[in-house]
Parts: sequence; C-alpha cells; structure tokens
Amino acid sequence: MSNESLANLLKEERRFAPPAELAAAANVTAEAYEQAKADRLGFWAEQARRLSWETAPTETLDWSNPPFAKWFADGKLNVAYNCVDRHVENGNGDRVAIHFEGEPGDTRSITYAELQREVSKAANALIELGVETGDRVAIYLPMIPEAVIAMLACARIGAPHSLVFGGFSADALATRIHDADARVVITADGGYRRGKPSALKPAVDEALTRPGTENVRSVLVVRRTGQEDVAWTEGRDVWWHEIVERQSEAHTPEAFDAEHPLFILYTSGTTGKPKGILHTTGGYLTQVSYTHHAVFDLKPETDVFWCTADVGWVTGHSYIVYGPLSNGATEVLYEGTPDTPHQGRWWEIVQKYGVTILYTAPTAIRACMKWGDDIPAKFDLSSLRVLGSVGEPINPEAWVWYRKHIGADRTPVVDTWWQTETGGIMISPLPGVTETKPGSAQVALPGIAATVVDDDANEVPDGSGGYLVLTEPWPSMLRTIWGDDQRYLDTYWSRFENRYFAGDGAKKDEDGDIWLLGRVDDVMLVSGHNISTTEVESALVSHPKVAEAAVVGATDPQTTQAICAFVILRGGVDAEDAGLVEELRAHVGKQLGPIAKPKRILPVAELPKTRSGKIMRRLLRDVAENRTLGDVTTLTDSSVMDLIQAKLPAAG
Ligand code: 6R9
Repeated sequence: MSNESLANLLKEERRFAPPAELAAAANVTAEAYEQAKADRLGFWAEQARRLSWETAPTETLDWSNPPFAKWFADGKLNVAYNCVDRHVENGNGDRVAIHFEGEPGDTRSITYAELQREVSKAANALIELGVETGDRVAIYLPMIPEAVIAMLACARIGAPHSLVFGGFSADALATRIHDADARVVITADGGYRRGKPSALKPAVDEALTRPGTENVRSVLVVRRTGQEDVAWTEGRDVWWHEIVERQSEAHTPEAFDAEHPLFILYTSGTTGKPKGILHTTGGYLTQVSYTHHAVFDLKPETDVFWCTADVGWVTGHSYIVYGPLSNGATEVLYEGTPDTPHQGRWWEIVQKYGVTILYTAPTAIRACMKWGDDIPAKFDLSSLRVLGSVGEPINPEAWVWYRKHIGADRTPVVDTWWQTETGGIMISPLPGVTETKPGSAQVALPGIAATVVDDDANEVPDGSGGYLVLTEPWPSMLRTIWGDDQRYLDTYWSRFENRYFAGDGAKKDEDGDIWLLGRVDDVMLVSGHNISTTEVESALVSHPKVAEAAVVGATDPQTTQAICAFVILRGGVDAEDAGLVEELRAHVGKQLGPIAKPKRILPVAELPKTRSGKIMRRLLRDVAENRTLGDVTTLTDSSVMDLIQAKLPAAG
C-alpha cells in the first residue's frame, strides 16, 4: 500500500476492561504471552498435553522442508476418542454434549455417553460400507446431530471427511466430490429452512451423474424431513437408520499418526477452482482445543457454548465440533435461520438453554441491529458472559451494539481473526486479560506470530497499514492444498519470503494492536490514496440511520476509482428522505476526511452475501461499473442483485 494510505484515519477511543470477576478466574492470564514468547515450541508442546495421546510426541515442530510443516510427528492419537470417549471415561458421560434445536421446534439432548454410542455405531456402519483408513467421505447434511456424529465417525476410523455446505448446488458438490475423490457421500432427505422442508438428496443424485464422481459407491441417507418420496438407487443408497441402528455400540478407536489427514475443506475464493484445504490430526486438535479454552474461557462444568455457524464452514468444524467437544463442553446446535419463525428466535434459544458463551458473525449482528433493539430486549440474556465475533471485520458500532444489547454492557466481546487455512483462531483479545477496543482483533494469541508488512516485506511501524502476514508456523496450519502443493506455495508463500500471506489488509495502531481492513482485492485506490472498504463501511455504520454498508471502488476517469456505497438503513428510517445521502456523505467526511466521502450512496434492502455471510463486493463492483454480473453461484440469494440493479439508474 502507498505511503498516503488512509489506513489510520478511523479513530476509536472507546476501551473496555475485562470484568474483574472473569479476570480473577480466567483460564488464561497474561503470563501465557510471556511463556510463549520465552519458548514458543515448548508452549505448544505443553498445549498438546491437553489431549490424550496413545503415543505422546517427543518432537514438536519439523520445519526442515518449509513451508510443509509437521507437528508432533512421532505422536499418535484418535480425534474421536479425544472428543468423546475420554470424557465418558473421566466420569462425565451424563453431561450433555449437544442440545439440538431443530428449526420446527423439535429438540434432542445428547449426552457424552450417548454420543459415544452413536459415533461408534456410525463408525461400524462406515466400515460395513467398506470405508478404509485414508478413504475420503463427503458429507452434505443440514445442521442436525448426525452431521457431528458423521464427522466424528470418519475421524474415528481415519477417513478424512470433506463437508460440503448443504446450501451448495449439485455442481459445487460434484466438483468437490471429484477433487477429493470421495468414496462415500453422507446426506439427508432434506432439512428445514425458513419454515419449510428443503430437499437435499436430489442434488446428490444429480452430482453423481457428473464425470469424476464414479468412485462413489455408497450414499448414506439420514431421514430428517420424511416429507416426500426419495428417489433411490438400489445397491448404492442406504438409509442411515437402517444400517447404523443395527450396528454394535462398541468400537475400539485406533490411534493415527499426528500428521494423518483429518479433513479437507474447500474455500471458494474469488477466482479459479475451489482450494481443498488440508488439515491433519495432532496439531489441528491441539490448537482448536487450546484456543477454545483460552479465547472463550470455557468452563466445561458450567458453561453452555453456542457457535451459530454451519458445520459446513471452518468455524463449524473448529468451534462446533473439534474445539468444544475436545474440551468436554455442553453446546447448542441449531438447525435454522435466526428469524424463523420470528426475529427473536436466537434470543429465545439463549434464554431457553442458558447460553453463557455466544460465537457469531458480524453479518448476523448487523441484521439484529436492523431489526431493532426491542427484539433482544424481550428475552432474558443474563446468562451470557463472553461474546465472540468471526468472519468479517466487525464495525466498531456493531461491536458496541453487540456488547450493549446482547451482553448488557458487561460481557467482553472477542473479535477473532482466522481463516479456513489457519484452522483455528490466530488473532483475538483474551476475555480475562485484554482491554478491548471495538473493531480490532488486537493481538496474536500466545504462541502465534503475526505482523503487518509493506509491499517490500518490511514490517510497518505502529500507526501504519499494509498486509497481514504470519511469521512462524502454527500447529493448526493447513498442510497443503489437496493434490496441489504448487498452488499451496504460490497462493500463500510466494508473495513474501518465509512468511504466510493471508490476503487481508491490516494496520497497526499506535499501541501496536492489529485492525483488519478487508481482503486486499477489495482495497480502493482513490486519487493516489489506498482506502480500505472496511473503514468507509464502519464510518457509515457509525451513523445512527445505517445498519449495514458495503463499499466498492468503481472505475472513474478523474480519480482512478470512485467510492460507491450501498447501505441498508435501520428500521424506521425513510430511504426517500431527500437529505439522507448528503447527510451520510458529510458524516463519512467528518469521520475519515474528505477524500473518503463516497461519490455515490445507494440505500438498498439487502446486500449480496456468500453463504457464510461475507459481503461479495465483487458483484457490487460489477453493478457500479455497469458490467454483467460475474459468477453468482456462491450467492445466498441471487434475486438480491436484481433488486440492487433496479435501483441503479436513480443514482447520481
Ligand atoms: C474463520 C473464517 C477467512 C477470511 C479472512 C478475513 C475474514 C475472518 C475476521 C475476518 C476481519 C475478523 N475474517 N475473521 N476479517 N476480522 N475477525 O471466516 O474463515 O471463511 O476461510 O474466511 O475472513 O478476510 O481472510 P474463512
């Protein structure tokens, strides 16, 4: 980024100290940073002892062939044993692992002892279907307990899973089945979405007609909706309840090498074919277990944890399945959307189960801001004690709203930065240690090394912006891109020598705290200045009439790019108000300086989002530049783009 970078114009003065009571009993104190600094590998070796190893590792990191890392390579363990059996053996078999809440209101609470039986039966069923250690299993399921059980069953027998989000099309599913060369697909007849059953099995049937999927020999089908006749391929399709129910409840887990593949998870990215991110066993489980313990301060005996992500995303893998269950947590699993059947559904669930730790995404927080403060106010949210955010930069105003209206102005908010590739949380405050700043992920966790560099790979001074890089290997790092080592090198390790390039813009403030500024592809160039989309969006969201904003740079003959903003107004604000656009432009000018004033501002009803809730600025850029839209397949709802395009002629 150029020296004229505007990356430090947004000033945020608010500070929130950790609650004294939480700090006094916190799982992790400031000492952890010192300890990790003095002996980083020793620190991770100690965290690895959180797990039960059949053969304890004597080696911590093998970095003899960078950037191909091996962690704890001579250790052996079983992930499912660590997430399930050992809690039963430790006398916690009666503790609830999962409180499942179906969208239609059906519920199921599963204890660790029950989970052990279910996972063992499912593992035995996979073995009966001929699944062997190392075979890949594709999982295409709604948010039901069988998704967690299926993942753990695969881990138990050493068959790497590849989850494909249930909202993806047959095409997307076929591409991923092909790339991973999956042998079995686990799916369901359907799931519930927005009050209606929605079929899944037809997409599997269609995907399996595509070339490259011929090696799939079995399709295991969970009956979830039971609504309609399900097309059936004899000899290939098997009902879950028929094969799993008749299995033995006993299965002896085998220990695998620490570097045995645990899962492949595809990230879409903006261009090219999806990348199959490969994670392995010992290092991954060490980091997700430690970070879940440290960042959320989980007390397994008393806390009720709820991560609202879908298991099909990395957040679900690491903080619904492997982190919480390795720590013996009690957690909520919710099938549906936040506004079905009403906009208070989440808060009703928090009240019902006494949720103490909530982990969600900025997109959901901004939707709740838009729906109004009065909705969460109707529920008893007093059980909450830690709130987390992940997925996008959280605008300071959304952060403050979250703390105030969900956390009663009392709970710490931890903004956690990480990626599918990093496997676990990397940059985040610690709730009992860090004085938090709205909008900043702040500091690398103990044992993690992150910094911000300029174009020439020089570390920037405090108060400047550049690119986020990770400077030391970490236990839950991706090991490669499945089947494509060269692409692993090119994508992450070629931009800066010996440093992992995350693809995100970032700045360090005067205290050295890190602020994430969005994907580098989204940074705008206006009259020679680099301007971060995140900062202009945050300035807009800090206006009391705006709930959510997406900003893009559109080609402009005078200024290279011109800032174009799409805004969602808060409930009750009149979009036709003649003075509104000028009022918002003036507000951004005041917050960030005149150069950051958007040239155009368009109030819209919705923004284009990926299925994991990230704003797709690329499509908005197409609109702002009057181009035909690019690939919309990862969009949640493509009608959103028609509505936005219909608005455009009115802009000026
Ligand atoms: C966990 C997850 C990764 C990208 C990442 C960044 C953005 C995630 C963030 C954040 C700012 C945060 N991102 N957390 N940006 N602050 N706290 O979301 O993984 O789906 O792979 O996305 O998400 O741009 O590079 P993934």
